[in-house]
Amino acid sequence: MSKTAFITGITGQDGSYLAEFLLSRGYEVHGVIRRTSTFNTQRITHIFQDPHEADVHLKLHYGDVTDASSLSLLIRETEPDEVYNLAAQSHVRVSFDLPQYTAMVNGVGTISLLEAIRQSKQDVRYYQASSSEMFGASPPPQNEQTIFHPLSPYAAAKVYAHWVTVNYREAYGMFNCSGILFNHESPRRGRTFVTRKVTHGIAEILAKKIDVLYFGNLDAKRDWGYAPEYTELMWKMLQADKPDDYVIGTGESHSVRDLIIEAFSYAGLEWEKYIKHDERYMRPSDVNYLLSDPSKARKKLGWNPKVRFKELVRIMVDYDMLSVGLEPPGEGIEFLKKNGLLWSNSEETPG
Ligand code: NAP
Ligand code: G4F
Repeated sequence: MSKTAFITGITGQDGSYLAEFLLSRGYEVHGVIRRTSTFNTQRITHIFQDPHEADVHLKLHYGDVTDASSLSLLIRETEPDEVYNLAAQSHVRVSFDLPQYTAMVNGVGTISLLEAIRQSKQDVRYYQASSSEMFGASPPPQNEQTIFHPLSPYAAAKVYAHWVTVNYREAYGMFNCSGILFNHESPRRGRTFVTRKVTHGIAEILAKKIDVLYFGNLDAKRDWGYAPEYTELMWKMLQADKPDDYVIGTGESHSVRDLIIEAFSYAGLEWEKYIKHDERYMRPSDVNYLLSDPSKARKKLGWNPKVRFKELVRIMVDYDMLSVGLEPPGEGIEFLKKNGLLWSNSEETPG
């Protein structure tokens, strides 16, 4: 019997990779999509199946995590074995502009989904998309024991979601796992996150569409990994004997400035000529230094990231150059091929 998975946030970076992965393992996948006035399904176009055809394994449903009734109905109707809660207002800077909305989606949305599962009385394994942003001001390296000290409305809402996930496990015996994931990126990363802003910006500079890029804090350090490797671990967490929480990262950290230097030099550009500061990209408070200690995941899930910072930058620059019709240096794509990681051919239509 094939298993059934239910994914909120299926149209996002992680949701699209996770759906692809689960379909490749024979799952029936149900995804929640929001009603929007323009199409928001670019990242899953390549796996879309016409619902009128026979043997459809990917099924999309309108819903919203702020509408608890839609969640209850969908959980009852789809009867999932596994639920992945990836839906979020996921932009930290924007959470300062939309603090209450962010709390509703990221915080209340989580407890609404947990309640829908609990009340359905179905046997469900649940994954919560927690974030390294929850560590905030706590010094590195950060692991499962590190104290949370959130520095944004986004992170505070994620801390709430993390603790209700743990609470429902302890109170009701639910199989709930919280994955505390450090930053993970890909050619499908939203263009307003810093990695993609850099790599897509480089492609546009090379294509002579723009001649300057504006950034905020260049000193912040992040532990950046490759999204498809992280989404596979979400699944692994739910296959374990017992539910647990895990920190996932590469154990390597670089500043935003390092990222810019690496990406521009790979593309053969002098970064100083193109980078300018804009206060609007500064945050009222920012997380200075994230560096994971993923020892637990290494030991219990066999976690060993193949894609590290330099390769990640090359992969993203390559695909962004392709997306504007330019021939890339190709080292990133070559790395994916050599390591058997090129299992999706959809990166040239990124979100
Ligand atoms: P993303 O690309 O921004 O995707 C977010 C997804 O959530 C999109 O599908 C979005 O739908 C959906 N969504 C937003 N509000 C919703 C609502 N009210 N109801 C239903 N769906 C809603 O984010 P991501 O990078 O894939 O991240 C996935 C999850 O992991 C998020 O919870 C994020 O906070 C968390 N996380 C991400 C990272 C990272 O580095 N990427 C690290 C740690 C944790 P639309 O397409 O319609 O906007
Ligand atoms: O790429 P970012 O926006 O990612 P951030 O804030 O670390 O959040 C991402 O990772 C979290 C995991 O730790 C997720 F939970 C969250 O959902 C999201 O996926 O910013 C990274 C750093 C920040 O310090 C920011 O201040 O880059 C700095 N930065 C400098 N200039 C900029 C810019 N960030 C953005 N987005 N845009 C800029 O122009």
